[in-house]
Amino acid sequence: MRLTIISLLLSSTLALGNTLNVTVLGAQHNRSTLECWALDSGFKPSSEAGTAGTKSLDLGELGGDSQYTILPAGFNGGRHNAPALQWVIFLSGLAHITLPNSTAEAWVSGGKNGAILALDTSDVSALGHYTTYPSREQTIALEIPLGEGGVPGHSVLHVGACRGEELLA
Ligand SMILES: *[C@@H]1O[C@H](CO)[C@@H](O)[C@H](O)[C@H]1NC(C)=O
Ligand SMILES: *[C@@H]1O[C@H](CO)[C@@H](O)[C@H](O)[C@H]1NC(C)=O
Ligand SMILES: CC(=O)N[C@H]1CO[C@H](CO)[C@@H](O)[C@@H]1O
Repeated sequence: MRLTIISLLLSSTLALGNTLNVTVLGAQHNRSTLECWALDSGFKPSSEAGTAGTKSLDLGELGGDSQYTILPAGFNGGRHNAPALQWVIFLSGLAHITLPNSTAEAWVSGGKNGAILALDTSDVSALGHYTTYPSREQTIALEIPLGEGGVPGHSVLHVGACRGEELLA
């Protein structure tokens, strides 16, 4: 009995430890929100040529018009909504996301922890969010709309951006 509980605990911890946590710009009650999600689709050994045996996480079929955007150092994106349900993957620089009438914020550095989900489209969030790019280098962002599969399966870890040990070391 005790063993079963321990192994259940272990496997759920391992499952969480073995997935990607991402900061999500979502919406609730017509307002944008920030949450940290753990994706259901965990890392598995890849069977694809070229990456066989390495850790890989399936993002499903993505779709739509994608953008590779170069934001100059210090750029102010103003207040806006996500144009579509999409991954935004920051490759360099720094994005600072804040919400109107709220103290919630997210700092997202370009690089291995640069992927976020932006889901606060204008039909679900009246005011959207603010983004500025307050680093001394340009911020490069890749925007890739979600495909027909929609929002990936997930569990909500907590309100607010992912932080510290929730991110890749
Ligand atoms: C995601 O967060 C969970 C819960 O805090 C943690 O156990 C796990 O190690 C994190 N995943 C990564 C890749 O850091
Ligand atoms: C969200 O708020 C806007 C502006 O106040 C309003 O026009 C819209 O109908 C609201 N949408 C929902 C789903 O409540
Ligand atoms: C109640 C309140 O503070 N409303 C403000 C929310 O944010 C928008 C956009 O910044 C303002 O126009 C509102 O006055």
